Amino acid sequence: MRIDVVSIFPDYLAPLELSLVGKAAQSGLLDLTVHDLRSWATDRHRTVDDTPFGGGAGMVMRPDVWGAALADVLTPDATLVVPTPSGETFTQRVAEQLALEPALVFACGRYEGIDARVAEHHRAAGGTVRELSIGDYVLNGGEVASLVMIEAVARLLPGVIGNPESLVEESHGEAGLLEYPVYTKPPSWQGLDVPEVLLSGHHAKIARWRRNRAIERTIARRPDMIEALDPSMLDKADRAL
Ligand code: 6GU
Repeated sequence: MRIDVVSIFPDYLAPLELSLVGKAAQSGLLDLTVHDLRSWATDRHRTVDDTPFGGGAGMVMRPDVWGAALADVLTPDATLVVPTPSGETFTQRVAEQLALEPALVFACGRYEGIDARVAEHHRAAGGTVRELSIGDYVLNGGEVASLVMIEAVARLLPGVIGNPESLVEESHGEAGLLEYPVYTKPPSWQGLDVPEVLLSGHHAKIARWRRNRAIERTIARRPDMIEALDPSMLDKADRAL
């Protein structure tokens, strides 16, 4: 997969060189490039923003500068991702969809956002545009949101995670439940013991115990996920909880 990120703060994207995403880029599984939006500005001050038509606080990013940048960076096969607090919610399902794409271009806005004609223009030209929010709070720009989305997508690419089994029983995975609590050595720490069943070697009992804890956790922390569960996903023992 190719990923391009366009930002006025390219240094903000430096963490992409680290950890799992950095390794994926180094190994060639991911072709990752960060661009400085200001290199497409044309005036002496390399201006990228201006005051909003209709009035109001803040500044809006100019469509001509973004248009020039995207004309150079966006290929016909690429999906344009615009991080914005007014976007659709970025979820694990969206990450799974984006992971199937050949190329993603992240357009990081700052200030009050990017002139709405930029997304409109690329849709009208037949391109795919996804305006996405990572949650119900406001960040100063799309850079951190892009980091979040790129990490969530990159770890789904074949070969990026060493053991693909670790993708199976995750929170927000297929089961529609949060993940069960996990434990490792030592078996006793600070007077707290690892649940006996996990040391028993009894695989069916362990699976039942984990599922019960996942359900209890989801009820306590994410009642909205319980409401959204397909009832056919629950067995009789689940319903007893
Ligand atoms: Cl994608 N951008 C900004 N600026 N704020 C956000 C966000 C995105 N998602 C949640 N808050």
